[in-house]
Formats: sequence, structure tokens, C-alpha cells
Amino acid sequence: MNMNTNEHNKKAEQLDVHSTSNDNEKLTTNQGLKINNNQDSLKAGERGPSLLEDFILREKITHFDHERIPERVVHARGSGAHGIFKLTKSLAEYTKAKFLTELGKETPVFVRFSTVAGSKGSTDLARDVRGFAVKFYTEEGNYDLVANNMPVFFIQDAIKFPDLVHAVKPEPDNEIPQAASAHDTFWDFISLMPESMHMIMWLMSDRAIPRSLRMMEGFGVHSFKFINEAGKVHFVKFHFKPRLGVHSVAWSEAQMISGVDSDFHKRDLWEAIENGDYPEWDFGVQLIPEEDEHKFDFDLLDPTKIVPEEEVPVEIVGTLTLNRNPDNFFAETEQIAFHPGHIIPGIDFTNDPLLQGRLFSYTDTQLSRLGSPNFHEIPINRSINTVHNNQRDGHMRQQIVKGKSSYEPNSIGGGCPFQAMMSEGGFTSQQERVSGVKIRERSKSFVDHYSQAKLFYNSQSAPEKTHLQNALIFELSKVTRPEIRERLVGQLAYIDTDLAWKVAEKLGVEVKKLEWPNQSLPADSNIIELQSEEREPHTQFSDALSMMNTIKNTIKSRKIGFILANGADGGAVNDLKTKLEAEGARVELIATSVAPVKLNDGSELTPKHSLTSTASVCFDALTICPGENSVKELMIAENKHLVLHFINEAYKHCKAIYFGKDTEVLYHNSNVSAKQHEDPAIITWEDNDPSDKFIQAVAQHRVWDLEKERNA
Ligand code: HDE
Repeated sequence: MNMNTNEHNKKAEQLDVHSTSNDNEKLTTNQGLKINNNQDSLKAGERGPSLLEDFILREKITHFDHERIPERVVHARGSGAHGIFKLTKSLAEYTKAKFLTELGKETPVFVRFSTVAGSKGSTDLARDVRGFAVKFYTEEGNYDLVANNMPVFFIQDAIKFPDLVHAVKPEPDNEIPQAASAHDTFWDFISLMPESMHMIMWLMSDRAIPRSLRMMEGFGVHSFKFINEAGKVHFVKFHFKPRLGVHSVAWSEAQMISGVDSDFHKRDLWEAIENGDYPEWDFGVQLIPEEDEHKFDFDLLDPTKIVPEEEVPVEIVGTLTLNRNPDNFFAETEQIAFHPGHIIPGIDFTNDPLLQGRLFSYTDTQLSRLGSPNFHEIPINRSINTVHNNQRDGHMRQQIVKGKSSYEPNSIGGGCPFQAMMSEGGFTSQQERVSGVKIRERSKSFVDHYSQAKLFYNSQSAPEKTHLQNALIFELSKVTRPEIRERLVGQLAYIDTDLAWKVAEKLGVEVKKLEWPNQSLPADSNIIELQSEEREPHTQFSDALSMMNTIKNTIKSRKIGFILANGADGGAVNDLKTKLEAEGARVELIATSVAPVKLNDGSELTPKHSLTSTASVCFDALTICPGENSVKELMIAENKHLVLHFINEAYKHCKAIYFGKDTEVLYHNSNVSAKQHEDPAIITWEDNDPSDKFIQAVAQHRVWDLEKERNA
């Protein structure tokens, strides 16, 4: 454990009590008995049957037999890290939650990122929503902000969640496909659920294939409530904005990464933290006074809507930093149990019907996943505020509660534990006036499913629109039933005609704006109730929705591949490497094998990769290192096609490439030389200040604007 980052960190101290190390220890059974032979079972004679008496064998095998627990029903694949939340602006005017009011206060956190649809062992690069779940270990108890990297959701009511998840998961007869939405059942459901169209725009955008978990936003999705000391209420939307900007990979790249390194995101997060490149996010809030609840052209309780930043700006109030990897994946990342219902005084729920359903689901699911109502006692889940109540017993109880009384009121226990008054931090729910008839219906204020889908689509840059169209074409081409494709195109026609036409053309279907009730559905289908109004959004265009407008001023933690061979120019290679590393980039050497490479100054470098053990898709940018002999070796028959493939693929994926001195022959043999356009991300031996230009190009992430030209 890195002690520097955990000084005075109450959660880390608490976890330490439960941590152990096997260093310099003798092997024992679970009963603490030292084991003398861990190689052979106890047998009746050397070649005889094993004996039932062998308690060491029995204990070992029995534990092994039971070492799997059910994976999460959704969000099964995850990566987690410890960190700190620091408050940079007090929110005392809006909430009494102490971790949000005491300026400069540091609160320990654990964050778990996840994909949604795939199983625990599935690829990181699936086109999917990403979970962004944050547990704040506050002094008032655990506060969980169980967020996603997209600010809206597919459905408006929790009762549709099992349908949504069944539709996106592998199909029930053959369990195909894994971690993919590109199949009939998903698009069948979506094509019949107009309320999902805004979320579909996000899911088909590049947000669904992040470059890194460190380069994506987090959103609380629902409106929550803040309550201050005086009882005044504000609606609040939560945001995490990554300091490295919001960046993605290309879809064709994502598919390749899934083959080359399906742990790409998990590895990236782990390595960044090990390298001291601590991921950071600005934490922000959008605040809306209670009395302004109805001032918007959508319902604040509708989780398929954003509050455009142009209408309510995001105020940055804190910093989230991840600074320590878990010591044990299972004990921490797997056993952590989040719940949007874990709140603290000063924060409350709204009547968003999706949120209301979540409030039931999360504890319930832990009971089957972690197996006992005592899951709060697992070290990673423990509150740093001590727990005192009359709940008792159950599987795997850890706490030894002293005393005779386990009920309240009591006199035997002196009345303890006592209820806390509000002034002592006792939680009270907001006193909200509620009245209504019991009714199973959707509010009319929720019946606008296309206007914010339009807002999102219209706010995208040209390359982003192309990616989104191509994603829809990819997904729907995998759908086998023409009526589903057609129905979905019929929904797109409500968002943007050009989009609908472009997709329809590639699917061989007609653009027919869907009419409700849909003719292809049984006459008594209640789907008519979900019919949408056609409205223009109040805000027509939002800069915050396009990744083109993200932060592009840093190359910190970008992975730059240096391709080289024996004879590379030692001085030049080391100079560039030093310069890039000074800017925070990570340089990794790629050679013809992983054997040490001799540079022209007699020094040696050991490459991390060979041309066959990695691929261009694992890097943000490439340098083809200078040095005549190095280039000669790269150009011999067995290496040439590998190097050129590396360069051509990076070029196709719009990455920055720097061709050093002496590398003309590689440049001319690659597709790069065919370029007929100005390309700021191709830097050659002819450029002035090439390293500065290269740094600028890497900071831009990709030249998506030149994608057509680079793929011509
Ligand atoms: Fe979840 N969700 N969810 N969800 N969710 C779970 O809880 C559920 C929703 C989210 O890293 C489960 O412990 C329902 C929205 C994240 O451990 C389960 C509904 C958002 C994670 C569950 C939703 C989320 C989960 C599965 C609709 C974004 C991973 C395992 C009513 C704001 C947490 C578990 C982690 C996990 C239910 C909708 C985010 C089954 C019923 C909206 C990040 O309880």
C-alpha cells in the first residue's frame, strides 16, 4: 500500500486492519495449522486411493469449489480504484452534507467503472454505456453516487428495466452475442420504445467507446435534491469532467483492441495509477431552485432528458483524484456494493420513477450476489462512521455487539443506541407535500422523446455525425429482421431526415416516419401510450455535447510508440523521449523483437514490445525513430510488412505520426506518402521544430476531420 497517499485517510486505515500479506510467512490451513507438504494428498500407499481423513486436501478443495460468486446482473465487468474527493467550493448555501460544505475537506472514495451488458470476462472495448460509481466514505456515513458516463437513460420507468436488460443481453436460446447490442432483440425493443432515442444517440456516438476510463465524463443522470440547514431545497444534477478531456477511439480500432488487449481499459487505469498519473475529474453541479422546477421544456423528473449547460451552467466545486490501486480485486472491486439509496443529510431523492425503482433494486441484488444482509460489514463496504443498531445475526456476521438488548425502546441497555436529533446529524427526509390518485400511468410531461435526441445530434461535429451514422449502420446490419430495421429508421426520421436516409440506404429499407399505433404490432398493444409529441428543443445546440470541444491541451499519460531497430540514433531517440516524457507522455519502445536494441552511440535500450506482440491500436501516436541502420533493419523482408502495417493502421485511425531523419523510405512505402492534403498530425524530417509540432498534434488526440482523406 502506498502510504504517502493514505496519510490520515480513515478508509485506508480501516482497510489496513483487514489486510494481510504472506511475505515471509509459513503456509497454513484456514485454522492456522502450519502445512508441511502442499504437493501430495494423503493416500493409502504411494499408489493407493486418497483418504477421506485428509482434512488439508478437503479444506483446500472445498474452498476452491465455492470461490465464485454470482457476477453483477448488469455492470459485471469492472475496474476500481481508491482516491480522494477534495472540496474546492463550499455548497453550504445549498446543502448541509458536510463533505460538500467544509472547504478543502478531503473525503476518501472508491470508484468502480464498468461496462453494462457484458459478462465479467468480456472485452473492455464493447460499444456500451460505462458505469461510473463513486462511494464517498463521509464522516456522516457512506454516500454513493452511482453514475454513468452518459447523462440520460434508455427508459423512463423502472418497470421497463428488466425488459431493457433482457433485450440487450445475449439472446436466450443461444447466448449470442456477448457484450454487444448489435442484435435483433435489442433493436426490436428499442424500435418499439421511442423514449430510448435520446440515449441511443449517445450510445451510437463515440462516447460509447472511450479511449480511457480516465477520459470520460460521469453523470448522476437523475435529478437529486440538495437541502440546506434552513430546509431550502434545490434540484441538483451531478457531473464529473475529466481533466484529460473526453476522448474516444474509432470503432474499427475498438474491435481490434478487443482482440489485441481485451483488458485495455483495466490495464490503462491500473498503469496510470502505478505510474503516478493519477486520474482527475472536476466535480460539478447544476443547481435549480425548487420553485423553478417547471421552468423547463421537459420534466426534471424525466431521466431521458439533460438540463442543457446553456440553460443551467455546471459549477465546479471539487476534485476527484484516483491515487491508489486496490490490493485485491475480489475483496475490493468485486465485493464493493453500491446503492443510490446510500445518502446522507443534505441530499435527497426526487420522484423520478427510474430512480425510485433503483432504490429498491440495489440492496436486493446484493443479497443474491454477496449472499447475506451483512454485506455492509465487508471491509470495502464499511462506513468510516461506526455502525450502531439492533440488526443482528445473519450469515457471516462479523461485528460482536456486546450487551443484552437488541431492540428499541429498551431499558436494559440504557435505551442505547439512541436516535439522533437533526442537530446531531440524524437523517430526515425532505418534507415534501405529496398527493395524488393511485394510478399506473406515465406523466404527460414525459411524452417528448425526440427533441433532445435532435439537440444531441445537431450538436455533433461532422466527423462525429459520420461515426454515429456508421454505428447505426453497423448495428442494424447485424439485425436479421427487416421490419426491425425499418421501424428503427422510422424513429430516426423524427430526429433528422438526413440521418434516417443515410442509414436506410445502407440497410436497404425505406424511410417511413413511424405512425402510432404501429401497424406491425398487435391491435391491442398499449404502445400507443408511448407515442411521442414532436417538439423542437428549447436549446437547439449545445457545445458541451460535442467531444470536439473538449480539453486538447495536454499529452499527459498518452502512450507513444517508438518504432526502432539496432542502429537507431541514440542521441535523437533519447532527446525526443525525454521531451515527451517531460510533458507527461509515456513512451514505449517497439522493436523487431524484445531483445535489447543497440543504438548508434553504443548504448542499449530494452524494448517493451515487438512488432508482433502489440499493435498500433494500443498507442495514441507513433514515432519512427531516426538512424540509417535502424531503418535498414526495419525494411528487410521479414519486418517491412509489419512496420508498414503499423504505420498504415495508425494513419487510418487519424493518429499523429512523426517520421524522424533517415526514415524517407518507410514514409514513401506507407500510405502516408499518398496524402494530397495538409495534415498537421504528420510530422517529418523536413519540419521545423518537429518535436513541438508532434506534441501539439498528440494533444489534439486525433485528426478526425481528416478521416475521409486518410482513408481515401
Ligand atoms: Fe443500475 N444496477 N439500475 N443504473 N447501475 C446495478 O446493482 C438498476 C441505472 C449503475 O459498479 C445493479 O450492484 C435498475 C441508471 C451502475 O457495482 C442493479 C435500474 C444508472 C452500476 C441495478 C438501473 C445506473 C449499476 C447490478 C433502473 C446511472 C454498477 C449490480 C430502474 C445513473 C455499480 C448492482 C457497481 C448496477 C439496477 C438504472 C448505474 C441490478 C433497476 C439510470 C454504475 O441493482
